[in-house]
Amino acid sequence: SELPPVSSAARESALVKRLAGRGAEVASEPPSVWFMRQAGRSLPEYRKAREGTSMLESCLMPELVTEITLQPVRRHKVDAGIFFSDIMVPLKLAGIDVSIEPGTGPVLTHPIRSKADIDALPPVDDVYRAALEPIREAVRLTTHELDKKPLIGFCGAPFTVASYMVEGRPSRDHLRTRALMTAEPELWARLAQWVADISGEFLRAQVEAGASAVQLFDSWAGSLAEATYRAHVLPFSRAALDYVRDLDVPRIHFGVGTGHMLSAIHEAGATTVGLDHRTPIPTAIETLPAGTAVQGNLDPALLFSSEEARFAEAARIVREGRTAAGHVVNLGHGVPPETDPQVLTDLVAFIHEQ
Ligand code: 1CP
Repeated sequence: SELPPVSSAARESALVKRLAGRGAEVASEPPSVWFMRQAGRSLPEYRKAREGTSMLESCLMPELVTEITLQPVRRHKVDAGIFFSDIMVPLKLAGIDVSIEPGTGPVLTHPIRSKADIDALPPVDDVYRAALEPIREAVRLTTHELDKKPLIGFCGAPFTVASYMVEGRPSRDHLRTRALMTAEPELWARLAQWVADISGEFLRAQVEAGASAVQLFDSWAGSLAEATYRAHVLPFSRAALDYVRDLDVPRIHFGVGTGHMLSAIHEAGATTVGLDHRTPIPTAIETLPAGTAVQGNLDPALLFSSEEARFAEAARIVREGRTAAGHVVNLGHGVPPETDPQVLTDLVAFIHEQ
């Protein structure tokens, strides 16, 4: 369906300028904040909207995606929406038998275990690009509703997505995946490039339909040594981000526990490096090239601590972020489902007063 083009106000918002490393232009405006997993089980209105519909099914229903994406924006007054979807949606659209099991996470009926499994991966072609239409439609509807606030699009990075494909379900240490990289580097490269292609196309579809920034989630990259990351992962994460490089939107790159390889995370093609709570903001600023923006990094545990402790940390993070080329406040990882939503609403108001 036809909707007016995305508002230029969204693409020129303080949050987007900060992600692009142009924080100086908006230094007098209140800090910008959004939360990873701001939509989801912490919100009663989310649980109600999702009742009776499976996770991956919901992601292909544009009106529902729009509603769920907007819920935390309305409630908490965060400065951006994060597109309601999942890193496994591209697999589903490519025809892979995947589901998201309540209480577990992504589960594949046929995990990747052999060369034959990799040979059998479906092509990334016009049929796949046509299957992305519900995503484009959901982004058009959502950006229209968000009006002047930006929508952040995202996809999973090849290592994190491939780890679910190889392990078949969530895994603590990703042993099979890390073994495949070094035992069969050519097979690994084919799998990682395939994920880069389906995820990159998914990312591009979101930006073309109106998203104003993107985040590449390599949640589990922190389990890798920097040398392994550089040899077997970075080129494919770069390939995924290359799908939107010409579209001139900020590119956030995030992984949990990646403080030991921040430069490599940046070199994969990010304008903005997402930090978990263990990496001090001043250390990141010192390590990364001038002009790089940072995002983060309040410890999610503080959502369950005293308000005094939470606000003190938030104030410190805002203060430290002011010395970066651009800084957007976020948590160090996603909002836990047990979070009291009022805690997030109050936290956003406090951050906006800084
Ligand atoms: O039961 C439910 O309601 C489903 C829970 C849920 C939700 C709300 C899943 C299953 N995915 C999502 C949405 C989702 N997933 C978003 C939406 C936007 C937002 O942030 O508000 C995003 C960005 C993701 C991305 C995602 N999915 C990541 C990367 C981010 C991260 O948290 O590290 C990962 C690793 C996944 C896999 C996944 N999907 C769902 C779960 C529970 C998991 C993690 C499983 C595991 O622990 O390995």
